[in-house]
Amino acid sequence: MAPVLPLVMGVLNVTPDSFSDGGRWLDAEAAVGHGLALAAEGADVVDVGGESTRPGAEPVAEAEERRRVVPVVEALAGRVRVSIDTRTPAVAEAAIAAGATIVNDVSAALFDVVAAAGPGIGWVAMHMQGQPPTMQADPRYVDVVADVRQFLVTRAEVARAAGVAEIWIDPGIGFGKTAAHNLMLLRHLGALVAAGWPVSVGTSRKGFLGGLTGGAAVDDRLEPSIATAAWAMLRGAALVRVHDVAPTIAARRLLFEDVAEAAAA
Ligand code: HH2
Repeated sequence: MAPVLPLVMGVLNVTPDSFSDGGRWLDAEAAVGHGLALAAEGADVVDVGGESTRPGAEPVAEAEERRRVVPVVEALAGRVRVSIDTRTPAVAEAAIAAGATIVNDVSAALFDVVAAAGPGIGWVAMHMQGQPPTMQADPRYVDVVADVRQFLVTRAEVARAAGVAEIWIDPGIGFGKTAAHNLMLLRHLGALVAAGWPVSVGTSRKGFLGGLTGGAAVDDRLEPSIATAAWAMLRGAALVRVHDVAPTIAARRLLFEDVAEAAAA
């Protein structure tokens, strides 16, 4: 029987200020081209975002966020599954109308928008402590794994009761978390998976990976990004959100097809 593979979600930031690819895909035509390239590399989902939520980022006006993402979603939908990375209800609605079928929600608050959109629209509920402008100032938890798990399970249950059928829970690596918190969440990812909801994980190019690799710059974090995506997939993540789709797909093939088949032979 073919293995059920974790999904690979490719990041497409249509923003001037995202921490990794800010400014590169601000032009709609360039953004669509990059989205299609991610799909050609094997992305199962392309995640279109019009607002950076990196530490220190300021919110974007709703009309501007919509202007950035809607044409891109429209052009990609039908060619690849599209998610909209937003915490703004009107942007989620506009993106769904343009063809997005997943709302990737770093606020974990938009389940009612998703439920109202009807069947066929999925929801990623991500944990964030605080808000981007100040979330990295002094994050604290009693027990980061238990706190994040409790929050996400409660949100997923509320969303399911509201009628959302397809739900992922995401620990929000780097969102109001120290490097130690991030590592603890990765180490105990199994505890989140054991909660019974599909788990999504995004470590790609994030700051704590720079810290772990002697200060590697953001464009120089490929290896730790792939290593942590592989870790997450092997620990049971159902979805990984990455900038570097082709090497993540290669890692997935190695882990879930080549090695698994060799082991079964
Ligand atoms: N991380 C970022 C944005 N959206 N969504 C989920 N579900 N999980 C994540 O870990 C996650 C996310 C931050 O990364 P990026 O989009 O590359 O940067 P920016 O927020 O600066 O646009």
